[in-house]
Amino acid sequence: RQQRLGPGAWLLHGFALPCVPQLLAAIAAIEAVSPFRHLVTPGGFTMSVAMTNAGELGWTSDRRGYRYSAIDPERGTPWPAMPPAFAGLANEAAAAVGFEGFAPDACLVNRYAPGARLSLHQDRDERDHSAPIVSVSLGLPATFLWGGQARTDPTLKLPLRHGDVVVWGGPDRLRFHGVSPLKDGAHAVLGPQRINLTFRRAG
Ligand code: MD3
Ligand code: FE
Repeated sequence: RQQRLGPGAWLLHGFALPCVPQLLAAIAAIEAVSPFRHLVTPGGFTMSVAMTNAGELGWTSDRRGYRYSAIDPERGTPWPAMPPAFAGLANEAAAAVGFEGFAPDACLVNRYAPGARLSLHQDRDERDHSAPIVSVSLGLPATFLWGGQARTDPTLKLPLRHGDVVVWGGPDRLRFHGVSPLKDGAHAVLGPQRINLTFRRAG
């Protein structure tokens, strides 16, 4: 089932379900090389979401700012390569709603334990805002907060479940968004966590 969220945003219910085993194997390989870590924001807060990356570029943050980097700052070496199962899924999801040829160079892997949240923000560290963003939700369900073009615009609450894929592009690309604190629970496959893959063309 395909649900239109806005002029440039689509929720593809369960789109990732057939490739969950490959995705989980790829995540295990990524975290064995570049472990999940809690980044510090420029304001000095430690994020409740744990992050790692795959691909040519990875999103990172410290007291100096947010940026994309080809190097994992924790290890001083490149991020793990984009797994083919990741690139293939992101490309197919984008194509399903009309973005042909999406070739992400960055995959941010977000891990939420119960209580972890992502406050309202815009994704504006990417060079090319014409490419869409593809996000894949795995594990415990989350309440996604879907705002407007201004921080103070009202937000819509949208449940995101295991296997859901969302494609955001065009006029919806710069909307404010966030994730409510993850509720306690245990997912049958992933246990007490949610993992979100966010694919971007960052460079
Ligand atoms: C809507 N991650 O990493 S993914 C992020 O569930 C982030 O971990 C959330 O927001 C998560 O930056 C949400 C969905 C998402 C990603 C980018 C967007 C939604 C978006 C950009 C514009 C509008
Ligand atoms: Fe975001």
